[in-house]
Amino acid sequence: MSITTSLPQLYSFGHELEMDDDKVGLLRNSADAKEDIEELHRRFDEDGYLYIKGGLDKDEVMAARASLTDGLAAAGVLDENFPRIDGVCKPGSGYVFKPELTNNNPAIQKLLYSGNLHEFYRKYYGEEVRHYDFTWLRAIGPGKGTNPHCDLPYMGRGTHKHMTCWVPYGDISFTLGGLMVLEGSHKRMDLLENYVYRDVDAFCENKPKEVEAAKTGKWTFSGTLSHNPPAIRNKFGKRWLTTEFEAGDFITFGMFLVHASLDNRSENRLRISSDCRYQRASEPIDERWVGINPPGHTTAGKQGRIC
Ligand SMILES: O=C(O)CCC(=O)C(=O)O
Repeated sequence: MSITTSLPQLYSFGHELEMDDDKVGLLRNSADAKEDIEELHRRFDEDGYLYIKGGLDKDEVMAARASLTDGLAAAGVLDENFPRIDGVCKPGSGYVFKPELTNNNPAIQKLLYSGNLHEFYRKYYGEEVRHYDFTWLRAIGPGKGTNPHCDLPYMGRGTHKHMTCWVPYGDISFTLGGLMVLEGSHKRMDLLENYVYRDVDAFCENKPKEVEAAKTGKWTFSGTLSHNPPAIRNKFGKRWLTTEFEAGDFITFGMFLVHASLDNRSENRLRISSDCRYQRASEPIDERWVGINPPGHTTAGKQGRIC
């Protein structure tokens, strides 16, 4: 039996994914090679990602989830008729982006920036590592997930060899909708090079329209590669790869890999995940994501250039 006949119909950004074997598949689990750094490098070069099933301590992940669902309850996002830990949201809560829930949050800081994960990157890079101070926290209610993009346009002012680490806080079924990556896309510079080196916060000082957009926040380039996951897959020609994630899993990938997420087709549950970034300590870092209150994509992060 083919892999995909056993998968349910998957959806992303409001589109049905094409479910043929050559259009969708499962992520390769690299937990077997976790201690074999040479093999991890080989797989990362080949696949553009490493999916480490059970790479984190499940109890720590669930403790972190509890801290997040408490924070989401305090922010009024949860339906308090249910236990907070279940992450049942109020109707229409949509795509909640709350990075502030990760600041001064010992459970999150410990999970993401010490212990197993820090050690994983230290061994992988073979030298001291550092991470961005900013942590992206997403709690996605029923509806659309994230559209296809690469990460570099959002964080390309330092090294380009840093890695994203995506962590699910709890099990994420196909219905709840986890991350998906576009197979082999990191090698398709022929299709990416006019997109991937653009900076979402850069504008041309010598173009009045762009200066105006910078002032008013009406940004022209959002960093999105496509709003149509099946169409972009068709262009790149390979498969969307995903899985049903469990608490304790993580997936790490580079700046050039096209990724997106499945839609949340549950009735009322939040899909909760974070994404953070690690890099070699010796390499330059993108200052938008450093400090107690990083500028990020605010006006302070905008950069005028002559172009
Ligand atoms: O969690 C998601 O839906 C998207 C995550 C993402 O784009 C990232 O980790 O870079």
